[in-house]
Amino acid sequence: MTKEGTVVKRAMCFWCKPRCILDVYIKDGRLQGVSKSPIKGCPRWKRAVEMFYHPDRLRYPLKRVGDRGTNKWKQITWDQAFDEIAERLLEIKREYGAEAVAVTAGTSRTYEELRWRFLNLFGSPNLISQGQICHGNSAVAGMMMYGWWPYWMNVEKLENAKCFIMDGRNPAPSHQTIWEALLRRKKEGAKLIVIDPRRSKAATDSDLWLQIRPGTDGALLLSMIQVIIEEDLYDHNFVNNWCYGFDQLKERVKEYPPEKAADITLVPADQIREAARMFATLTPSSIMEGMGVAHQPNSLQPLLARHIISAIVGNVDVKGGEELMGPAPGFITEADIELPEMMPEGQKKKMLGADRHRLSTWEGYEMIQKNVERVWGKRCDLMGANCFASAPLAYRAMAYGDPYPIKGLITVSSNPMVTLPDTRMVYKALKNLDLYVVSDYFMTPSALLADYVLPAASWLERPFLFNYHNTTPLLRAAEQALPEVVPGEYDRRNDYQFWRGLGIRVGQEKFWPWETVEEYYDYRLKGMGMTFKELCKMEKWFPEGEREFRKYEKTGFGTPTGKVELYSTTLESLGYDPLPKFIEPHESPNSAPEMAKEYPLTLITGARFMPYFHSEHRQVKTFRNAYPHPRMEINPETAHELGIKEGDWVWIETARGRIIQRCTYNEHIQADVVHAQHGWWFPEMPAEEPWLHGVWISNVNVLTGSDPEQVDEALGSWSLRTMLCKVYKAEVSSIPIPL
Ligand SMILES: Nc1nc2c(c(=O)[nH]1)N[C@H]1C(S)=C(S)[C@@H](COP(=O)(O)OP(=O)(O)OC[C@H]3O[C@@H](n4cnc5c(=O)[nH]c(N)nc54)[C@H](O)[C@@H]3O)O[C@H]1N2
Ligand SMILES: Nc1nc2c(c(=O)[nH]1)N[C@H]1C(S)=C(S)[C@@H](COP(=O)(O)OP(=O)(O)OC[C@H]3O[C@@H](n4cnc5c(=O)[nH]c(N)nc54)[C@H](O)[C@@H]3O)O[C@H]1N2
Ligand code: SF4
Ligand SMILES: [Mo]
Repeated sequence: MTKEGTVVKRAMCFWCKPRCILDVYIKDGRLQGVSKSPIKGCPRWKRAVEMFYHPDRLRYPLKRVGDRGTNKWKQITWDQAFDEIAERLLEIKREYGAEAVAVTAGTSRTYEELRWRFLNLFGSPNLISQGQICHGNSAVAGMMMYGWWPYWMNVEKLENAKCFIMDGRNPAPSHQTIWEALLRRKKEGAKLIVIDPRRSKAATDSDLWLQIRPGTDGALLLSMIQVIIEEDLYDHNFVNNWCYGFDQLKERVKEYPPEKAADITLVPADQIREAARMFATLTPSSIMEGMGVAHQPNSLQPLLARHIISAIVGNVDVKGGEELMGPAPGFITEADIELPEMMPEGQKKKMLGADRHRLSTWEGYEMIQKNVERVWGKRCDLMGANCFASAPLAYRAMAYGDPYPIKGLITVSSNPMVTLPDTRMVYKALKNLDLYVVSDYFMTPSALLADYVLPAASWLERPFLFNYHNTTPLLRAAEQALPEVVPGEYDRRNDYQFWRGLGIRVGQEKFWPWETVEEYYDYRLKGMGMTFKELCKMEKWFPEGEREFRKYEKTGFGTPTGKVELYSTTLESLGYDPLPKFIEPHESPNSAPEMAKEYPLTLITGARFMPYFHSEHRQVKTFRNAYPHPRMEINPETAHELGIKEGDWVWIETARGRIIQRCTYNEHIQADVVHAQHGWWFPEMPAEEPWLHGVWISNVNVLTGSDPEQVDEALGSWSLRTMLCKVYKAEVSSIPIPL
């Protein structure tokens, strides 16, 4: 930008996942716009001014003055907010123990490492993380089996692979950097296999689409492994020298010949064979699993199988395969900052779910990371992504005080009333708290139930350093473009200041010596011999240059056996089956035939779509004009039988509740499967209860469940993608929403 008086700064965008660094144009202290996104089709960068100056953005700290949920607030100062919140947190700690304070986290958008730092120092083991239903599940499986997580956002691996499987992943709307790389590689001759019950964009452009019955990926992948072994297509050298438990695996997969898997998955046996042959022979090949897998009721099983299939064809730590990148030498990583060593032993055991979900709680975390550290010298990934309290149990502890009460909750950068399953349960829990604190950009349905709502500085108002969550040595950083405080207009704080402010007041002062984010990052970079300012100047990911592969030949793998564990000794030690198996989803026509009489269709939820990101951006007029209503997808033949036409409003009902969305035909979805979007609330609707900005009307998590008996036994994750439902036409006139 050359216009006179315009200052150009560079900031890291967090309106979705790619972490683009954009030029920010500022004149007379006001945002004029940002540079074009490097991501083709990004709908947001052009709307930067509208989004940044949105009249609904939170401006000052607010304290509740009316009853919870009545939307009555008083403006207070940050100091008052910190003092009062800290006092109440300490009161709860004195009366009920530190574990009675919990923190919720969303999809990573902020200084994620600080939550665990605060909690580890405070002494509460109860971090409730979206990691449990997001990529955290994959990270746990990957680190356990390979001794480091081969982070999927590293697009470079796509540049060399000859065959890709997108399993329950549709990167066209969800991960555009991956999608662009895939399209480029396809032009160069690489093959794309997609596993999805819906014909997604990726499926449309694929060479082979396996239209799977929801929730059955475990059976499909195990059968592909069976074919690869039976047809002798595996990498003997790697398997013999670097894999543990191949013989046991071979026995296990005999239970999944393609004909049997075809009965379970509805994918024809010849397609299963074809996919297995392509993946095993067009190497290096690459499999990326997405939320279609992570959101299954028994997600660990397909995740184990997905890592096995890649290992036996020889993809681990090769160029174009599952590169194990290790940490940045000298860098103080997120895991170092999180300070797990500060948690008292007795408190670790109190983590809700520690006795049931031993893999994703302290015991599993320490077992996995001990081996990771042995080889790499550092832990891998954020602790928040692979060590967490069980959300279904934590929300029950808030609602019913069982097995002990949770009385205080802090939510930074998440909207649990919309994005966590079982909205009724979440609601009951939030209403029952003694103290609920939310830091956000907007007054969300969750924030409306809080005692204190604090306005967060956005990506334009904060400096940031990103390193793929401590799974790679690659670093990238950008400066703060705009001030968080403009007197008379707003007084925001970045989330670093939030945690530091609170931490200091609850007695953690010596652990928060860095006054600013820049100082904090300087401290973390010091061992690398560079400053945050210097890192901000780098145009590309740092460090650049050739990387080394097959590092395990020198060090072994960071697992108990030093090998890739096809048979997981970690799972065995924790008392779980060490090999993957297929488990029928608990709510399917096969497992719940009685229920299926009333609810004959299978519901999947949450496939990503533009221009929205989860529950965000519904306030942005330009987006809402283009995409005003929630949409569900149904096969036109099924719709016809039900008397539903395209565009009709329909009720979608499960055993837990009903919501409305508008009907979209999709000829390429199985006749008994429907898909409903997630993330919907209506900021334009009244804020006070019972409305809560229309959170009960189209929010798909009113339909999902959180029964602790029906979650993944080792990981504690719950099902968002396979449940029974029925669909029927809604009488539009009775629905109080702007149609
Ligand atoms: N049924 C169903 N439910 C799902 C899913 C699904 O597919 N189906 N997907 C799940 C998945 S994978 C995920 S990751 C979760 C996402 O769950 P969430 O992370 O809860 O989702 P968001 O709607 O993005 O909520 C983030 C909130 O944080 C605010 N925010 C954004 N950036 C910042 C920041 O820097 N600081 C602060 N303080 N606030 C910020 C936003 O305004 C927004 O209100 O949803 C899950 N829920
Ligand atoms: N625009 C936009 N982009 C986003 C987000 C957003 O909210 N909006 N959220 C971000 C986040 S936090 C995440 S985690 C990622 C997720 O991004 P992805 O991992 O790509 O996940 P989804 O788009 O949720 O789902 C992928 C596919 O899974 C399919 N699916 C459903 N059930 C099953 C099943 O049982 N088996 C199989 N094999 N497939 C199934 C769906 O039909 C869908 O096409 O997206 C990120 N990017
Ligand atoms: S909204 Fe997403 S794609 Fe667009 S610039 Fe920001 S991070 Fe990049
Ligand atoms: Mo996610």
